[in-house]
Amino acid sequence: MKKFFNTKNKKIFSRYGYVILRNVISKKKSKVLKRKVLELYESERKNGKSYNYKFDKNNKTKRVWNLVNKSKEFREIIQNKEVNLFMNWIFDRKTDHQKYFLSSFQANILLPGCSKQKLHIDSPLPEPLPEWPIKANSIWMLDDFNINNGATEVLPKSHKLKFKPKKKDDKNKNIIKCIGSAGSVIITHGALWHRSGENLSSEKRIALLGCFAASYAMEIANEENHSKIIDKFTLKKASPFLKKILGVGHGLKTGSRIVPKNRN
Ligand SMILES: O=C(O)CCC(=O)C(=O)O
Ligand SMILES: [Fe+2]
Repeated sequence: MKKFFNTKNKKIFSRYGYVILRNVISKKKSKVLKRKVLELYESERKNGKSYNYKFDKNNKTKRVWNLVNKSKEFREIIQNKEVNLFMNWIFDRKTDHQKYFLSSFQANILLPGCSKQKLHIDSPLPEPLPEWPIKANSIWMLDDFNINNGATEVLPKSHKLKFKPKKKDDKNKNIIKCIGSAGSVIITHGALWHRSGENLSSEKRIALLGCFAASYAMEIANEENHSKIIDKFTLKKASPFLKKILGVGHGLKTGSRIVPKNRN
């Protein structure tokens, strides 16, 4: 397997606030995942349960949440070794605990005609932003991202700015598109200014957003509350590593659940 977690990519990430890992999974695999996303989207839509991203006034941004619970293919790729090596490095600190948790794992579906997102950061924190990353994302291209179909747009080096973009920054001339082929993954620093682009094509643009957070920032690491939304079926199937990044058993000490007979 190709090694993406290397000095060159770490340097790019530190300097620019993001790095594109080219062809982490095969085209074939990304097709399988895309088919799965579309199946889930259609069935949630038919049942009137489709998630509409409320900030898009045109209602053309759709999400499918809690992918961990919805298919083994998603459980498999969120444990991708290279991506997780990156996360372990991004959230590195001296601790015996798991350094990061999965915060949410969703599909982002941009329908044709979808307008661009507001420029934003992914770390819901007060300003000034801290020196260290509290959140980081993996954006998995399940379609080729091209200049036309809503490729993620970023402002390189903005992760160092310590504040969030304002309305006027939407027009910043240095914003660039992350172009790449299906199967590539963009790793973004949680303080990087970015947005999904405008989809001017006639096809959907599909990405998976695997969002991670420092384990000490529990609210942020709980964008999806895994202790509530992962069911017994998935827990039975989950590997020890998947349980670790979901925070299963976190905070449970020997004896925590023991209740004395004479409790009052
Ligand atoms: O799908 C994308 O290109 C990025 C989406 C994003 O940044 C977000 O939803 O926070
Ligand atoms: Fe974002």
